[in-house]
Amino acid sequence: MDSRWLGGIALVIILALGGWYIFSHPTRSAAPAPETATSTEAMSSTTAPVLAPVTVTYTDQGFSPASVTIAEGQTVIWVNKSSQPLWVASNPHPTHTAYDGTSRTTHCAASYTGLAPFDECAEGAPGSSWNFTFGKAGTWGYHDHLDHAMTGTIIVTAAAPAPGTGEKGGDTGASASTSVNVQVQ
Ligand SMILES: [Cu+2]
Repeated sequence: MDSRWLGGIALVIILALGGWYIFSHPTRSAAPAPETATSTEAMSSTTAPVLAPVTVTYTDQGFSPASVTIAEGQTVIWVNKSSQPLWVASNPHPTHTAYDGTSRTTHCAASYTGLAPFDECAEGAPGSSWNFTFGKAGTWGYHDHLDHAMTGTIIVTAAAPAPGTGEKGGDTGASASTSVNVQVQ
């Protein structure tokens, strides 16, 4: 009687452990597949913009370095270490239209709802800083609007195509957004 009970209990335990292993094993191997795909795509879409900001220092002698080369999506931080206020602005003075085609009177207005302009639109006191993220490739001259003889240049290089896509550069964005749409659906 006792040995039958023990045998029955042992059988139940073995079956339970076996069932646990059979059920847990395929679940573990199946689950990571979509997770891996998701994290790979998330990484490829977030890796590009995460570039360290570049700092340009403004002193009474001007901008240093006067010319900076960055990638699309990278941010420049201007630090005012001069004795005067600084107003960083896109060339040409005084309209500041070169970067996005809008003038200072338009894009500095409180009612302006467009993309952030390459224009500080205010005087930054000594010790303050201002930053701008460049979303457009090109060579962008700028100046201190309060002392427009002080100039600098930001050279923005086009973002490299995402690695591993194996498609033409023009198709990269389309295929990336397509896969995002597929995931959302
Ligand atoms: Cu100006």
